[in-house]
Amino acid sequence: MGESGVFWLVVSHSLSSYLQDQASFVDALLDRLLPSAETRPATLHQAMRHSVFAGGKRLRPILCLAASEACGGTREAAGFVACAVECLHTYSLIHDDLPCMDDDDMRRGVPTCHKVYGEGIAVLAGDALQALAFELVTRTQPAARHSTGAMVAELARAAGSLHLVGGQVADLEGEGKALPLEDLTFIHEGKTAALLTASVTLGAMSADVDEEAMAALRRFGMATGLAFQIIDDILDVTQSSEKLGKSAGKDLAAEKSTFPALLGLDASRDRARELTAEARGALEVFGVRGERLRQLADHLLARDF
Ligand code: GRG
Repeated sequence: MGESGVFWLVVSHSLSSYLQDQASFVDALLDRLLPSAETRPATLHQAMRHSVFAGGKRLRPILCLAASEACGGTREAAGFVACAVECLHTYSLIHDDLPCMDDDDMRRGVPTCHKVYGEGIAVLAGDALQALAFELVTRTQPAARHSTGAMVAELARAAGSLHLVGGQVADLEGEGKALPLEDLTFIHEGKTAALLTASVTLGAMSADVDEEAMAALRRFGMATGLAFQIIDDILDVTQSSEKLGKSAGKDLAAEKSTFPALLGLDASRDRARELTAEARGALEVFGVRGERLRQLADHLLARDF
């Protein structure tokens, strides 16, 4: 399909129906890929399914599919990596909610995994989802430029001690302290932006992305991810628990440093806008093919406006 054909396809398929359609595709695939609730040990599989199907927004898999699209790929080829990032994300939420971490009772509008299944099963459900995420990457068809090993390494880097887990440690150790902006940025780049970035790069790798576009997607992912977390911090103080589907005001209660606490609400919003502009700028290399990713960056920013 030519450039203008792609553009018309994007604008004629409204963002809300695109989000719904991609989320349904991901949900159906996840349902197929997760062991059934009756599979032994049933409690473990029920716990995994409880958290995965509790109603997340599926932003990471949707970004993954949109990045694959921007590189000329199909959602069928990107489906397993899209499900992999959602499984990894859900594991991180289950563990983040544990009493030894953020100690939360509600997530995605339902009781947290450990509240329903107990702490032991919740830890293990998170572990199993993390393992499943890597298995799904290995089941993705490698592309000419990207081996299975390279795709596994991409997810492992985002999930490990330098990013997701490292960011969580810095977050835990920062409780009760007034952190400088640099430390807060380190936490959010690790906890949030790295997996968001891996979501777009893995989708693109499944579509055989070249080096230039891959570098552009890394810039896009980090800027969008940080903007997303700033908005998340803002929503934590401006929205109700009911609207968020998780306990609001948690950051303040845990004496966590946040962007609104450090910069104020207006400057935090300005920073999120700047980062979104930066993310859009990174997409130049894609021309009209990057239109869906541009829309998604704007959509994430608009959650608060
Ligand atoms: C290894 C014990 C152990 C714990 C690791 C890494 C980790 C636990 C936790 C960090 C994960 C975390 C909670 C990051 C914050 C990212 C964030 C903004 C999550 C909410 O994302 P949404 O809004 O959620 O996309 P939904 O529910 O829609 O998917």
